[in-house]
Amino acid sequence: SMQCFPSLVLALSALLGALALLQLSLYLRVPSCYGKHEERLCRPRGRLPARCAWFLQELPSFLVPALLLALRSPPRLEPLGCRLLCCLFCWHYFYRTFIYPFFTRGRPFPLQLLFFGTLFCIYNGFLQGYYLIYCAEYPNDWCTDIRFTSGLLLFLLGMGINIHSDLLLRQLRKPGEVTYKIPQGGLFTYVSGANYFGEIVEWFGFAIATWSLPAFAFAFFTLCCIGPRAYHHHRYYLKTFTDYPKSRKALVPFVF
Ligand code: NDX
Repeated sequence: SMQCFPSLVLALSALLGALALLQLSLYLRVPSCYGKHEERLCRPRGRLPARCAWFLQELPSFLVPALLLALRSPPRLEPLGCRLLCCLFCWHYFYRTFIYPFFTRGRPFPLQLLFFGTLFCIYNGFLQGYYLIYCAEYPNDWCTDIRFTSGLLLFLLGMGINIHSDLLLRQLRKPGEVTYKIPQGGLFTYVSGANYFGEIVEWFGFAIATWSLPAFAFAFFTLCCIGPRAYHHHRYYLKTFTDYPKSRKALVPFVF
């Protein structure tokens, strides 16, 4: 049966950090090639409807940790913190896999990115789940530790912002439409990448609540993945709409 190999966790987390840096160097100048940046930059050879693509891509991030949690024998009952934190991770990916794709009005997604995205979700789902279920040790009162409570609060706040902002973006289009408009309302009043801001806050909250290397590596990866994308969205809006609100920032309200 499986057990904890700390050096495996260390190696996988280090690789995740390295992928984050690779991503930063690749996508700081040129945006990753899907959604609004697709047409100007590249013409992907194959695409899949957004619904199927997001469902397939994100499914492993839900399934892998959920299966690790369910199938561990003997079941891990102590400490409570491990299961709780693993459930938080699965909860986000339940939303991203089973709810988000069914409402999206996004354009078809490039097959090549779908392939790498799926690999990434398997990798990260395994790393986070494996660490929490086989390796993590928390004192029994972790649920009242300031790191757990403040991290959980940030996680919930970020998730709320992310889900709300995804909803505002969706409402910009009627079903079947593929045009881009100026996002309005919620945190979009202050930033162009409100959904990304929420997601980044969420995963840093998760990292603080778990206080673990894999979770900090993933939060850093998220920052390097969608941080630059928020900046490219911002530039796209400024170029496309002459009446784009001048005070709006790219990612962080009032700052950047
Ligand atoms: N999926 C995370 N890397 C990614 C897919 C891409 O969940 O090769 C990481 C994720 C993957 C990436 C994933 C991993 C790394 C990859 C990358 C591609 C390259 C990269 C594989 C897995 C890579 C290396 C080198 C390391 C191998 O038509 P449309 O689609 O534009 O419509 C959009 C619509 N919309 C508008 N509608 C009307 N008017 C407007 N002005 C509009 N603006 C947007 O809203 C969409 O339907 C929808 C959202 O669009 P957008 O562009 O704001 O968000 P999007 O990027 O599609 O993300 C959707 C959600 C969002 O909440 C975000 O926070 C979350 O997913 N997300 C996304 C990416 C990664 C991630 C979270 C994370 O890292 N945690």
